[in-house]
Amino acid sequence: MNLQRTPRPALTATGAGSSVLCTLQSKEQNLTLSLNKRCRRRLDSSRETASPRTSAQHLSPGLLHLSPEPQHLCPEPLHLCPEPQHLCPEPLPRTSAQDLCTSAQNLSPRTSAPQPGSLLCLLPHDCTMMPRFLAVLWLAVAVRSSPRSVLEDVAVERLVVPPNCVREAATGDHVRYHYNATFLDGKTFDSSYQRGGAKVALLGEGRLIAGIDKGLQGMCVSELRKVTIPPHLAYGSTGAGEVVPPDTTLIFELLLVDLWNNKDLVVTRTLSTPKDCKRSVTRTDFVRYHFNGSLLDGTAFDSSYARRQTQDTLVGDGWVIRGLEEGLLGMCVGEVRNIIIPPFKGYGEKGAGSEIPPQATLIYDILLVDIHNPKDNITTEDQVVPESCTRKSVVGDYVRYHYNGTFLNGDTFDTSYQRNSTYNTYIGMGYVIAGMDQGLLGVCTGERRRVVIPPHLAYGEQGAGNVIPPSAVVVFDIHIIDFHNPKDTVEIQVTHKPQVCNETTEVNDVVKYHYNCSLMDGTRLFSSHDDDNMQETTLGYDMVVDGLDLALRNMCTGERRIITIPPHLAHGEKGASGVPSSAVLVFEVQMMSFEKGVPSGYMFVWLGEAPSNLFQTLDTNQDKKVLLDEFGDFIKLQVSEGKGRVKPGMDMEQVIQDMFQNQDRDKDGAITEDELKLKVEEDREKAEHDEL
Ligand SMILES: [Ca+2]
Ligand SMILES: [Ca+2]
Repeated sequence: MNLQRTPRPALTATGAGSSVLCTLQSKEQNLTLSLNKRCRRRLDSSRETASPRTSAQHLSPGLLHLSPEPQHLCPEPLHLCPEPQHLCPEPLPRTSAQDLCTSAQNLSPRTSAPQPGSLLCLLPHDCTMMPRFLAVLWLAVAVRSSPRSVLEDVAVERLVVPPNCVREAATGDHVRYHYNATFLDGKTFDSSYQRGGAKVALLGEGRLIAGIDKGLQGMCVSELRKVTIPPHLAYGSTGAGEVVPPDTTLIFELLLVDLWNNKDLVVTRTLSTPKDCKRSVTRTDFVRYHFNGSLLDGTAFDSSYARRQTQDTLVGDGWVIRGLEEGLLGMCVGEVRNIIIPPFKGYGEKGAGSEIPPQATLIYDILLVDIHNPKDNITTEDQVVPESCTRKSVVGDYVRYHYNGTFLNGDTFDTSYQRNSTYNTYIGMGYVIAGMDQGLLGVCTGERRRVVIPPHLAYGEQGAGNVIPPSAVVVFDIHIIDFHNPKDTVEIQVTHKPQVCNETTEVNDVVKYHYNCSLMDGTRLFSSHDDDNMQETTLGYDMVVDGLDLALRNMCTGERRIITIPPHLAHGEKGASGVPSSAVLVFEVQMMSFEKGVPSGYMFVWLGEAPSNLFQTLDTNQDKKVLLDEFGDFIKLQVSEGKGRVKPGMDMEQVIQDMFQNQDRDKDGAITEDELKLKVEEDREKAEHDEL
């Protein structure tokens, strides 16, 4: 049989350290292979068992068997050799076997991948100088000659297949799997469960025994397989130390728990998106989020929900694993995202704690709760400014406003509406959080605005009690009810001035007016129109709030005014029945009529000069006594002739009687000249005192 079609140079592999030379001779030339002692031993053993055969057959199967097949010979202590001393007493130096195969392949024009069912690391035919049919023939012989039928390939039985298999293990993938290894008699000789951790391996790269590598191909995460491996795809005729005897068929029960590839990216999938997304996560943002974390096989490893506290982190600064930072980028508040992170962007070879094993793919379901940047200032949104806004708030103003306090996700944490009273504060003076101090500046009465405040201008990293979590962005939807400044006076706007106005109101006058009283936001409080009773008051008598008393002066009959009164000139911080604390009041007033008054303490005043001899004028019958009738007639005459005025708003007879009683000191029913003098002097003194 001519094994060599064309003459070729000798192939010599050198530099294999402790290897010895196995020399194979063909008709035409020598092929020198460099194999180690183990190679030699296996060659010998195959020679002993494989007879009777032709010399070529004799040599070839041995060569095939010994083909530098790294999986076969377990060149690297991977799958079954985490403790290589145990199973591979003499590990084959990788170079000798692989270099040989590689060199051989380099020489060969055939570089196609091994066919299914064939021996995995086929030596190219040029290397073995054996046609393919010969190999098949030998296999047939080997099978026939075996006392028990030996599988040509691994036999795979899929015991449990998950319903959803999105990905199957393939060459180049990394896998993490559990295994239980038994002999045909069921005796376990190795188990990842006993070793206390799943095994990590790279598929199709010759680092596993061939049968395991084949058995793992096409597996889904959570799939359970029973893989029966014939000896030539396991430890061959050599076996593995004292553990696996030569020519042993092995059964591996494999459970795939993780699967990834070095080319994998962080995969994100948005499960739910908020209606509007004003902002999304960028690097240097600080975010708060809830998450459920699980491994690829569904095992949960952590949850912020269980802790009832968001996870808070700065993005892009290495606070969290790289994959999570990548996955968070671009998220909106309220968005729910599924993020799959390969181990090299997760916790890598070390894993984390007892929950995350080494080389674990991580799955996060994330709900973004909050986002801000440490460089953020407050932002103002959704402003609604009243058409008429003559004044905007400044530092030192006192503002009353309603608010709805929410987080970015819309959850309300506080509201003034529920308390049914405004929040009142001076602004720009540090009485409220910095962001609100700022957000309340420049507002108009009646304005609505939304103020978004980052935590460093709100409640900071500490939060506030059980209400505001640490590092929370807070959102206030505010409605300005009113504001004023303690220096404010009454503001009067004349809306109607009669053409004829001979006389105006002043202190001591009794005025009659109609009014509507309301708050700045238009809430009607009181009105004289309600029962159609004009309001009557004496100006300067502290009968109405100070601001109104001031604003009702200098009015003509028929005049109309809009009067704005700051609280310190109205009902102050205490408010009044129906009037909120510190409320600015607005009065719409119409002056209906008024009577001129007399100074406080007087019942009657002369409008011109008093008569030079008052007593004689009063004592009309000249009997040196002034009786009540004489006195009354006199006063009425003075009033009717416009020479004097009695205190308005009282019954005339009553006023006269009071005046008479005041003058009749001895209460004998008559005023004498002395009694009158005394009274006039007293009045003069009083007038002088008042002027002072
Ligand atoms: Ca008289
Ligand atoms: Ca008297």
